[in-house]
Amino acid sequence: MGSHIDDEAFIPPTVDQSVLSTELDLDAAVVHFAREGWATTPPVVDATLLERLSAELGDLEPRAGLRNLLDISPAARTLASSMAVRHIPEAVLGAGCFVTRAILFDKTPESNWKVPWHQDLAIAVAERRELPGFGPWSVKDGVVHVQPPTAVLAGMVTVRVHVDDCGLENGPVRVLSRTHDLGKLDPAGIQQLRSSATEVSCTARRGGILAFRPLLLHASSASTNPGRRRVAHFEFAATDLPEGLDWQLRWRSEPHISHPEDGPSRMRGQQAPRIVHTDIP
Ligand SMILES: O=C(O)CCC(=O)C(=O)O
Repeated sequence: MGSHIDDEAFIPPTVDQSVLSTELDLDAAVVHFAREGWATTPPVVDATLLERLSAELGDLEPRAGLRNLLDISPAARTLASSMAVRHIPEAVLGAGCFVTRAILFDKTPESNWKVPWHQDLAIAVAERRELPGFGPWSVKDGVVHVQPPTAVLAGMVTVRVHVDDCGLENGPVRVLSRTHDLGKLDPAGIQQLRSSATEVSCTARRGGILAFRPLLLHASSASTNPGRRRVAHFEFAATDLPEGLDWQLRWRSEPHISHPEDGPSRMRGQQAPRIVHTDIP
């Protein structure tokens, strides 16, 4: 007498291959990001969500940068809370990371631009407060911005979701690997790195992600393609600013997505209440 296994009755567990390959792609991106200061992925964003986002953005006039993307687009809010967008920042900054700024970049031959080699040095904050190490200050589209100390920028991750395919002729972001660990660079330092490091063009398919450290040297060329190159750009941080200075935005997730480790403080400050429409099912 032995045990009897009924082969007919055995149903193997189902594995959603697309979810599995997305996770593998994102895990590989985390490894690349840790080494190089940037990473791209194949399409990892849910296609239906991208459709919704495209539909919501469809009526907008193409323009270089549309700030406060989360205020105008429910789909952008779902996107900002999605596993695909949060995977790299969570791996790098921890599960408590939040979006501090969300911008739509829409590059077409009509709304075209190029950006010289630079680091992203400014953050958006709730209001001006004079603090040592913070400055200069500026106001962009009514939002107060400031250059914080290097440590704040070193604790941030930018995630860009490509809403359209972005080939070499669409003015992709170009990066210089491993330049994110060198602090704030002056023009001479930037020039020297440009001549010694090899640039990489971060092309992507619709639904693909580019993530980079704000201090990574990057640039982009004007588009020479008649198509649109829309990018939803999210900046993540995970720590408070000092002395009562606050981020302009602390977006983590739709209220219905539970983060049990947060407790009641999740709604603190300007996080969810800044966005009043919650028509996500
Ligand atoms: O969207 C682009 O082409 C450039 C964006 C950029 O340089 C930036 O976000 O700092």
